[in-house]
Amino acid sequence: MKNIKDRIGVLQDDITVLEVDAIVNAANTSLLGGGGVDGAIHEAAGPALLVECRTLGGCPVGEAKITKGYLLPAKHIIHTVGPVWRDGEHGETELLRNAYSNSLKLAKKHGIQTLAFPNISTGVYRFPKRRAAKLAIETVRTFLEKNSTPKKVLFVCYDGENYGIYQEILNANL
Ligand code: AR6
Repeated sequence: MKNIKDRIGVLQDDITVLEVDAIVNAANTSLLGGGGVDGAIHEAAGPALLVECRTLGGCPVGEAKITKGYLLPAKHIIHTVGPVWRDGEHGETELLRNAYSNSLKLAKKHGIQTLAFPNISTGVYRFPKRRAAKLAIETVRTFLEKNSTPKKVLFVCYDGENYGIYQEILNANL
């Protein structure tokens, strides 16, 4: 198996354009759409996505559910819900870790080999970016060390600040 460094990538892009087996959506518990990356994914995937999402019965914070990708180049969408940042004393760290690890488990279960994550919770949910990036990288690395699927995980940053943080941490730690 390739080493972990070769199995983790970072790029600055719009996640909806990626040709991967699955992209992850930073959704809310209703799974019925919203703003940010969630809005962009629903817009690019088309209205059939919402029809499937209505059958899922929502998703608790930290858990994940899968749908087809519809009009996206990605075959599947893994919808997860990150925590809203309050003060760090309300289980935010554990819940964000769960959002990443449950997305990875679901990807493995469905044989997804290439998986792209947005920077979950770091937009309107206000999770501190550096803290979220460290947690995301650590959770993905730990999972990949123990599992051969997915083969490759991409961290897709939209804003330059997150992109800089991810590059810095990955260059320092890997
Ligand atoms: N591709 C990749 N990343 C993106 C894109 C895109 N097209 N658009 C935004 N981002 P947010 P949250 C980045 O607010 O904080 C929604 O309304 C953005 O720069 O989308 O988890 C949901 O329905 C940021 O780094 O998600 C929920 O109600 C990251 O995606 C709520 O927002 C996450 O920002 C979830 O909040």
